[in-house]
Amino acid sequence: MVRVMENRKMIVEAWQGKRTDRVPLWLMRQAGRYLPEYRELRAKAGGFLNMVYDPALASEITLQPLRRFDLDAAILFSDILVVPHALGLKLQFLEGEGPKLDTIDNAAALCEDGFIMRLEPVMETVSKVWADLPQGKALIGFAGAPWTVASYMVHGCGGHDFGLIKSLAANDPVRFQGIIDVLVKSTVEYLDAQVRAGAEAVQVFESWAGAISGEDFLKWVVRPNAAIVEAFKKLHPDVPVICFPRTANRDDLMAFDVACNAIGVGEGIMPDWAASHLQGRYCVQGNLAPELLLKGGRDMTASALSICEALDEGPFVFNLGHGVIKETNPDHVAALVEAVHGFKRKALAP
Ligand code: 1CP
Repeated sequence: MVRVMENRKMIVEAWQGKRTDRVPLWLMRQAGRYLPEYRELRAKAGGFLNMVYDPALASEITLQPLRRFDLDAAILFSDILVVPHALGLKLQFLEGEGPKLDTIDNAAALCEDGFIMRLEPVMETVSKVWADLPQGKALIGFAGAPWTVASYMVHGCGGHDFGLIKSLAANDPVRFQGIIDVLVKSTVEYLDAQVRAGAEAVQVFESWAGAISGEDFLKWVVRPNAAIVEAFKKLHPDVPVICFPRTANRDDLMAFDVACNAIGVGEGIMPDWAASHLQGRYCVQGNLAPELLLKGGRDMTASALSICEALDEGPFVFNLGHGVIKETNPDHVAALVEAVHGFKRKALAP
């Protein structure tokens, strides 16, 4: 298929470092359980993975939030755990319990042969969404970052305390590095395939960056993220990469020296601090607390507008500090989109 590039999508320009005329936005977990139309499809599909690997269902779910709200981008409906799944680990999502994954403690247990072929349905979803994307909207592809994905591979489930992964990293760093290396390589291959199928930007989710700090943060968060971005940029120099190293530790964030275009920040970071310390280097993406979206009303809009004020002077994409909480009322999302799009950016002296 020949892709007719519609350049100048506002959100893409913002990730690339432009201060756009208005503030573009999307929301982490904008597709999912808070939407009744998602719950309806999930009940019919009989399981989360059945939806993820069904391009017709997954593309429909990706587009559901854009049918309701004037968001500036769609994010592929999938999960970070499809990578270990395609590396041969058994994966299940049990109703109400979250993910369950085979556990490993070394890279020999992973099967790299045929990795990308097993993810072909995901690429088919990306192409389908790309074909149906409303005018002016962008499509975000994504993957988990190695430390975060490895935490599920070592512990086998969510909601863990990082005890096992920290002791593996500390007691057998060579073995642990072997797992990280396979994840770096597979993640680059996976993101490359998503871009070739139609993704116009990619986000690398390091949701559990905050579990480690200092030297460990450098070794297991900064280096693998930097390696992924460096290899990806050789393949796609013009496709924006958003990194999301979710931590409230400012020193660690300052040490996050990665050649990505944009950086997502969690709600633990003050927006003015992000403006003065990060926005010179990156487009900043964030960072309304999901709890405020759950609450809605004037507290939500006032906080959203104060984030817009704080980050107004540089490249900025509005988002949450983490994903939409499943009990959120969709009307609150509509009100948030309206508030952010209504924000008037101030004229800066030339
Ligand atoms: O319907 C259901 O019960 C499944 C709930 C669900 C959904 C909707 C899961 C299980 N994953 C997803 C989709 C998903 N996951 C997306 C889709 C696009 C969108 O944002 O709309 C994305 C980007 C993810 C990424 C993801 N999965 C992350 C990184 C982002 C984050 O939230 O920190 C993580 C950590 C996961 C693991 C995961 N998948 C699902 C759950 C419940 C979890 C968390 C488990 C835990 O508590 O550790």
